[in-house]
Amino acid sequence: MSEHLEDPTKHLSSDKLLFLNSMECPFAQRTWIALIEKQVQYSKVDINLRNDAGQYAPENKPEWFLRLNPNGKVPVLAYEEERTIHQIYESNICNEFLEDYQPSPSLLPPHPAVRARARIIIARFSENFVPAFYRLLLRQDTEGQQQAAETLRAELQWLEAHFDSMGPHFMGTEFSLVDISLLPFFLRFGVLQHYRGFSLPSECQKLAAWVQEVSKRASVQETSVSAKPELSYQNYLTWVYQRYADASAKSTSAADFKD
Ligand SMILES: N[C@@H](CCC(=O)N[C@@H](CS)C(=O)NCC(=O)O)C(=O)O
Repeated sequence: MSEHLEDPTKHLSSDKLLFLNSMECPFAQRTWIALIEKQVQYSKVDINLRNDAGQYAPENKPEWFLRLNPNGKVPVLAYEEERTIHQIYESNICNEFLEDYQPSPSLLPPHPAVRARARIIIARFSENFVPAFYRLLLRQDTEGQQQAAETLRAELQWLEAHFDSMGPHFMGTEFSLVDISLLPFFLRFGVLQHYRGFSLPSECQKLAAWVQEVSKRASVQETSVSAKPELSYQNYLTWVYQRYADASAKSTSAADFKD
């Protein structure tokens, strides 16, 4: 049975976005940070993807959630305009949508070729780094873990080499969608360290300084919160990812990255 969340789609409007979030989700955190940085009006509804024991609980997904995103994944943005309901999902697409919906303050560089470069970095990270991040946790065999760790190291070296020479942000002086797309996974490095002994390679000094710097931003602090009051944020993440690390995760996200 789904959780008793009042159906928020009954109150959709044109001047306030509905944002479907899950506190544990790095993809949803991307969109949450972008909403705050954009200073867009939004109302947030948290979908709890697990029960109290920490097991995957797809029965918690209300029917109106599945109507908004048939893939059953957060994040989702929705609003109503001239009696049409607009529904947007996939974190990077949500964030691109926000850039179009409210261009200022911009979260992409002004030059078209530099914008394209920002998108190349986001696409590469999402295609290579993110699956390897999950695989390192999900794989139970040493060989699979070593392969995933090698991919992560190679991708981290590529990111280090493509980081702006001056910083402090990935594309230079301005905080951008690149920072937003990458950061939630860097905030979860403690989990890789805890379960697999993997940490940021020492040669990735620009990335290390960047994580320190951007973690202080108000939007990042506001979105880095434990959904279990008795656990610190890092301990909460360790609790969440235990199901990945012992291969008991049943979520569609775990299935997406298993091999
Ligand atoms: N590619 C998607 C991935 C989103 C995703 O996997 N979200 C997870 C939570 S972290 C989810 O909603 N899972 C629902 C489920 O496993 O049933 C995006 O970028 O938005």
